[in-house]
Amino acid sequence: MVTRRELLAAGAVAGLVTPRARAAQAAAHGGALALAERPRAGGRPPLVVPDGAVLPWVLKDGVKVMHLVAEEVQHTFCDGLTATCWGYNGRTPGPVIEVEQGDRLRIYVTNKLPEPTTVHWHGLRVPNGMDGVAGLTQRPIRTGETFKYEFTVEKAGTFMYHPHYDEMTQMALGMTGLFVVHPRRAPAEEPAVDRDVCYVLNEWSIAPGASRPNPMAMAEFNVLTFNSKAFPGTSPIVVQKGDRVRLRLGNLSAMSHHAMHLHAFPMTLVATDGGVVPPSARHPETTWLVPTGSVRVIEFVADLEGDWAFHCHMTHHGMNQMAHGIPSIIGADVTDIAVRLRQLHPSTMLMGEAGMGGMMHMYRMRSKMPENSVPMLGGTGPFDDIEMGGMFTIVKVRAPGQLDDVWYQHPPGTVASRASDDDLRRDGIVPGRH
Ligand SMILES: [Cu+2]
Repeated sequence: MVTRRELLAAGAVAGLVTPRARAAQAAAHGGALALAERPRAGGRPPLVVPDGAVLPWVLKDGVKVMHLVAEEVQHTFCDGLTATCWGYNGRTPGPVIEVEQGDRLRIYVTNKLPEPTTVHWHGLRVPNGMDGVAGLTQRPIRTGETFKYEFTVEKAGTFMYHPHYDEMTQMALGMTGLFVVHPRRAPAEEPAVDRDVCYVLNEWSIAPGASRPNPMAMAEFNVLTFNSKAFPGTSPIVVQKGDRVRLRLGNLSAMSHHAMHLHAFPMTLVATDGGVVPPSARHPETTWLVPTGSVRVIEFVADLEGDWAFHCHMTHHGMNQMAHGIPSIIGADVTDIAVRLRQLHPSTMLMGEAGMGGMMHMYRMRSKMPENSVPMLGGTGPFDDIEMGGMFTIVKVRAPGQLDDVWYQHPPGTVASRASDDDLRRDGIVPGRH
């Protein structure tokens, strides 16, 4: 039987992607590609919420009426890891609330959790009694009750929503969401964007084999997510070459800030949940820190084709369920101890003496791993395994008409490859002596 890996390798060598390989690659990405629509004539582009949704509303006498249901959800972080989480309207993060500046809103919140909750509108300016802080500005919404929040949205910007009752537990279990308020009139000095992408960043502690995240964790977070998905479960962003792309990044992690790094394209911070960054204060960076409890709105121009990584640069946030408690044996000669251990326990594997690379393969055999766990799991790329997990996704920049290419087709001579002896001699490096 041909493995998926062999199939992909064959496709890469032949320079073509069979429909089957395409399906396998899409599966490796956790499902459908998040292909953004381009702006409609005269309008702004629709929000792109990879692996997420936008909250619907109905207009009642000039008021936008919405309904959030706080409830338990079965959530799949990536193939192989599903947990019982808490969220809104059947998902974590909750659907993005998308409204216009000046809108009057009435948001019903039904509590189907086993404990009380509230909703706080993070960054929004609302009447004090609508601020959602249990005990301080309202009484908690008890199990089975529906509360209503009603306010007029004054400011445009990117904000968030989350509970303000048992905050530690409820956000750690997935109760987060973005709140996007479009300006009534786009500021003339701002360039229009072609793609508008929304992410909630979060971190979770899920022991291998456990069925629920552990909300008590303070340090050992082992599942790091974009919109509650861990790579390879994150859907990539697909954009057209030349697009100006806006990323709205809201961080509701319990303890961590995330250093969000994009390959190839300098990114400019244009706004936070506090307001717009004045143009005179803007500068390019390759990595922007998104502190917990804050939003960073970042823009870049995707002017170079390829499959570009976008990830948290804290290296422990770009992996899945690593066992952090083990001692390092990198560089140690463990031959003798491995032989002796195998006499005691035949299936003993001592891993990592030459680094952690390649461990995915061993873990993939899963012979000793608990069900429902993804230790060290990464993705499958066109060349080999992608040895990252967690807060990692791919920005696919494509020429017009090639937006459905699953993997970038590199022009000949533009992929790093093994140097020949002739290459080395030509450039003064003696083969075998370097
Ligand atoms: Cu991080």
